[in-house]
Amino acid sequence: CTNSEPVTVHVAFLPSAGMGHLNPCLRTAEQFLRHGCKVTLITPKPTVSLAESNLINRFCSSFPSSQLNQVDLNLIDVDPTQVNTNDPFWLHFETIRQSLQYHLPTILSSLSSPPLSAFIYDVSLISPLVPITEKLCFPSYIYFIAPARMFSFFAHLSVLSEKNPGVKPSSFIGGVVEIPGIAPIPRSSVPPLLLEPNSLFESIFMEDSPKLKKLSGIFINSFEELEPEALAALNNGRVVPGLPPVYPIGPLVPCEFEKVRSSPKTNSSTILKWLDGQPAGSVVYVCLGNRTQTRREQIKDMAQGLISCGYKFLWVVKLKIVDREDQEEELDDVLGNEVMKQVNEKGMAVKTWVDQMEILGHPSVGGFVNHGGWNSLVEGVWHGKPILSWAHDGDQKIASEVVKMNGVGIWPQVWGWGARDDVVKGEEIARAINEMMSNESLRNKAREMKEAARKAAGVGGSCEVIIKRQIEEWKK
Ligand code: BUP
Repeated sequence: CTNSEPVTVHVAFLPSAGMGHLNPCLRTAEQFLRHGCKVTLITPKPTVSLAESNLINRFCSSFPSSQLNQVDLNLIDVDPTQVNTNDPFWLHFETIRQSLQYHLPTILSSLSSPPLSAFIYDVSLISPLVPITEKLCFPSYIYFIAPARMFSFFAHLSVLSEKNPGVKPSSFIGGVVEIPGIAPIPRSSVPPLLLEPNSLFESIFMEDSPKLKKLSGIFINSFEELEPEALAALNNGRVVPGLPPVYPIGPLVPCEFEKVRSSPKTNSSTILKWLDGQPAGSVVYVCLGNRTQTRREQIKDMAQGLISCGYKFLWVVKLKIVDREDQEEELDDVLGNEVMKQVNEKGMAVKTWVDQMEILGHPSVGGFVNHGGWNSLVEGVWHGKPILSWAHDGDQKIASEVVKMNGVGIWPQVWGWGARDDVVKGEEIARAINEMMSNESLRNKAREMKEAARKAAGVGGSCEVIIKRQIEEWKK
């Protein structure tokens, strides 16, 4: 459909907590808006982080109300002591899951002009939503926030657990997970919380994996050249026979609505001005994502590694998991004045939200140190920057494997889990940064993958083809 035709396709989106979940949701929604669909964004309120509420506001003010409709989803009170997690984002996942049955059926039934064509929601909401969407009888899809390799693992869990009834993943997952058509996944790469009996993560994964067959499809931020093996194995039924189609609509590219104009302490233009003054390819950009705090015991070595690596750096530091709480303390308080002075001499450290896409696209940035967050890795690939993937938790080792297998980045496996294992010494960090910045083959591979990414997201590329085909399907 084009803008001149009457809008007939109406798609509702429901994200879950955290920028890693919100960003791909809004970027996917933007694809459908761009192709003339009407979108309803259902937003669980309040959000955990300021970054999320800011992004929702920017998104909603970027489209006319004739195209974009926003509805709040009120949340019930969930007793935190009844939920097995200390993580505010995980608590919010569970709060959203538990709230859905009260408010969502009414919201979805009220979306009638035009009638809803499809509902696309976050991967963490499958079990509570399947009975609701089945009753309302419209196609429902999830958007998956991690690589296709991780999705293969998530989907195949149902097969493994069927073979081991009543057994916990910590027991039925052996030294390696063998999935047909996929390079084996070592136990050491499995998200640690899945191996923790009765964790919230374990229960959501185990409950949701068998229900994937009830969906109409899965949208995923990946593309053929990046994950040929996993996408083929998923779509030819090898991972799980009878799985609905997996649509690789990646790379989900930067959108206009995401642009950060300024923030109270450091603004985008200060950073860009600083980057403008550096030679091409000379700066290391370091950002460990929006919900990964750098541990107190790690932060000094991190600073030492950057100071001694021999490159200029732009370091986005997070001292707390939730950004709303990250304002009480300054980096100087943690590092001390002497180290802080050296940080400021050799680079730039900021504690505010940055426009990551803009930074990664800057010519002076020559490499990207990241925590293995999938959105960030795809953004690094989009801009053709060599990556040093330092997996901290969750699916981040599996994501780091994808980067390593493609030759676009390095992943120092011996570092273990950044959020859980021993501190990585400053010298090791400096050595790995040097490897990333000086490795010609990484740079070439990153350049090639950037071209493939641009092709996939360009006019007539795989992303557009899939979105247009889907819209035609829903029009029938
Ligand atoms: Br911090 C930060 N600016 O300052 P991931 C992050 N981002 O644009 P997650 C900014 O947040 P997990 C900042 O571009 C990416 O799209 C970044 O998502 C953006 O990691 C997103 O990379 C972060 O998937 O961790 O959500 O922090 O792996 O746990 O999902």
